[in-house]
Amino acid sequence: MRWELALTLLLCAAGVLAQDGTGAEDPAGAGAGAGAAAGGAPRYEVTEPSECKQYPCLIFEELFENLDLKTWEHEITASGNGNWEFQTYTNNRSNSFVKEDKLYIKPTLTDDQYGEDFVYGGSLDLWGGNGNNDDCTGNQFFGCYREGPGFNPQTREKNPGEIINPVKSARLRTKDSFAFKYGHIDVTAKMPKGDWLWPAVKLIPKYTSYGKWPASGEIDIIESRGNFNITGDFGQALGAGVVQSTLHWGPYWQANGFFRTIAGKPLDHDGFHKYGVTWTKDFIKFYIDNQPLMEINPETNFFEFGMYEKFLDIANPWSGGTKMAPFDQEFYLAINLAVGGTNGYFSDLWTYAPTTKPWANLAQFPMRDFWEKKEEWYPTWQGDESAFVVDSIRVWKIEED
Ligand SMILES: *[C@@H]1O[C@H](CO)[C@@H](O)[C@H](O)[C@H]1NC(C)=O
Ligand SMILES: CC(=O)N[C@H]1CO[C@H](CO)[C@@H](O)[C@@H]1O
Repeated sequence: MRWELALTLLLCAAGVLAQDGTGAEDPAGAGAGAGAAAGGAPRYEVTEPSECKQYPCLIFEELFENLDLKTWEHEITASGNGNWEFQTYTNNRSNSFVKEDKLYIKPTLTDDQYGEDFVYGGSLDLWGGNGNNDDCTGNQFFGCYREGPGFNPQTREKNPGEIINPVKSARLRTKDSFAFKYGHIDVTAKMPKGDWLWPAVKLIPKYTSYGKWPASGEIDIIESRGNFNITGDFGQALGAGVVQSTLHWGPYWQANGFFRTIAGKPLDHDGFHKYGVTWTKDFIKFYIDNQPLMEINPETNFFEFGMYEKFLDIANPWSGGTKMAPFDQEFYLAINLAVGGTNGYFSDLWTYAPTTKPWANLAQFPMRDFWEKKEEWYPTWQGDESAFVVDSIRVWKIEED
């Protein structure tokens, strides 16, 4: 089985090979509870982390036989995740659904639901109703209520101003159902195709123990761009098929040290791949299809690793933590498909083909510029090919705390 190799690798890496030297022959734990799930995928017994006695010990398994909303909470917000991204996250089965044992997150147009020119003339109210699982989850950056600029009553021309987020999509998280500290995670997924699509699987700090982003860290297991042809400023290919993993960390957002902890790899456009992270008290190591992608070991601590002492007159936010701080706390899972944004993830300086980038990141109304070039990008979103598809997620504890 494919995952056996990865487990053997991570066991070696973590130095937890079985005492008798035979290695991990049955990583699921002496066959306990092993059996075939409905879809034929192997399913193993999932153990509460505190009950783990043998390692590796499976503590989370999601095979997406159904969309289990006890595990996965939908974020509901137009906030754009701090990047002025162009999507609204909703709980709608057109945007997030399970098909043939896989999770699909698929972008659709806002006007398809609310009517033509809604993004100019409407208002989007996501506040929701009294805690009935439909409440807005993020009000920052006007995330719960947005209004279009409207029309001139005489001429019926569109008023100047930013429009309502023109795309609907989804972000699912396990904030209240599952979080863990240290272990190995495998995610099997297929990247979406289509211009300006930005899929991600992330680990987010549950308690924000060291302060606001990125002081409490963020582990981006997967990120990619859906455009076929992007050429970076050093001539590097950055379009669909290139998948990146990143750690975000730093005393405040302008001093994010992510550029020291980012790596990517070109893959084929069409296939499912397995993305792994081994996270221990000493290092974090990323894998793609069992091949090591990047290993991060801060040696002393992340404050020294980031050389903050040298350049900034600022207290170390992680001084109360361990060597791995901020990555020494519980993190939960988030899966999303974003679109566009103005933070530079789609840089103005790169070359995009065959069409150019429809908005400038510092433009006055970037979402509107994007929307008004719809005929350039929308045809590149081809049905379910534009969906981010996640096949499975498994998490193991690999050693005793
Ligand atoms: C879900 O999204 C679809 C496609 O945009 C829309 O037609 C439908 O009305 C939405 N359903 C709900 C309950 O909002
Ligand atoms: C204009 C351009 O560079 N188009 C290329 C984009 O990528 C596709 C798929 O790799 C190529 O077939 C096009 O020629």
